[in-house]
Amino acid sequence: MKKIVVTGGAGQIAYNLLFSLANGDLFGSNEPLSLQLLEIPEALPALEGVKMELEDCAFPLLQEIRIGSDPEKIFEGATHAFLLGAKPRGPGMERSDLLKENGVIFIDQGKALNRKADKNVKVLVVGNPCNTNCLIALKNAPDLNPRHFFAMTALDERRAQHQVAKKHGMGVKDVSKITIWGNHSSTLVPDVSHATILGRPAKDHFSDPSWLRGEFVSTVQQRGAAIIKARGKSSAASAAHSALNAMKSIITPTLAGQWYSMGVYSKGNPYGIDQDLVFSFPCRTDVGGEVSIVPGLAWDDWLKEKIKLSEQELQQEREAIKPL
Ligand code: NAX
Repeated sequence: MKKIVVTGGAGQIAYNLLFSLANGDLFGSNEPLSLQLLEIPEALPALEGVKMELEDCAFPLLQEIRIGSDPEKIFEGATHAFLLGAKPRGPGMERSDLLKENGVIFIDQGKALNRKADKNVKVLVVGNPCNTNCLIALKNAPDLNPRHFFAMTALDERRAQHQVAKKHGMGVKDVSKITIWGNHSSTLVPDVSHATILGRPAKDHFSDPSWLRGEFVSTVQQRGAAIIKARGKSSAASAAHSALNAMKSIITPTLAGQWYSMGVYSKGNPYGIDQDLVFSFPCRTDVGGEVSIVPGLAWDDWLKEKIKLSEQELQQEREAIKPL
């Protein structure tokens, strides 16, 4: 049985994710599931309501729903974990304060994973700042494989894919191998230099390459903020869809010649990025279920400079949480 932990279980991404998970959209229709949902004590009544709705769906695969606010209990036996729960940035709060407040959460959860989860658990961190939260979690789980911790940039990748397809009046299925480099933040770098459109290099389709370095990049970087402005709330359904598919990418062998973007532990990376960050790279999953970074993609000077800025931002985030 798969034991799936979702933290922030009463939040809006969880509300868009849990019913797909319970329906078998991640592991298929033959795999029984346990959902183990973590919340802060104040949100447990709301989480109880979510649990009641899950029960009312009578999902045949769903064997058990456990809810609670003690990570040690909820992470017990976890085979897969979606770490969605995090504090939002409050009015007037500095980014460094947000990093520290959320850092404490991911220290506790890293420790609980280390003590209680299955030794092969796969952990996807979505709660922001997700790269650095993921770094904190893996550092606090020394008995687990740091290569089994991931930070989600799958939504950024889909946002980029849609923008490129729209620009060309094509379907998103015609666009592949877009890469997101760096931090899931406004410094993220969407890169189409190795992408293809209908199997041909994407760059050949652009008569005006300035779009790729200007409007395209800023649209993808600012898409989350644009959604908050339009909807009054941050992305939830698209984030949940991406989280489900990000976990699917992690556990499913990648098709030949393809890759996906994911924040992974940078130790041993083939691009000369600081060795102690969680950084988004192009990744593949092999038939044994292990994830590795796709090597050898060339960077031009423009890309080098942009990627450096994102790396520096992650180094500053790491510096800010050092006191923890
Ligand atoms: P919500 O505020 O709706 O839900 C978050 C939930 O987490 C709340 O119910 C809260 O009580 C809970 N929580 C807080 N501290 C907790 C703790 N210590 N243990 C367990 N639960 C805890 O936010 P939602 O819209 O669901 O977003 C969740 C996170 O995803 C946020 O940090 C958000 O910034 C981040 N996002 C990340 C994205 C990505 O691509 N990586 C995109 C979407 C989203 O913005």
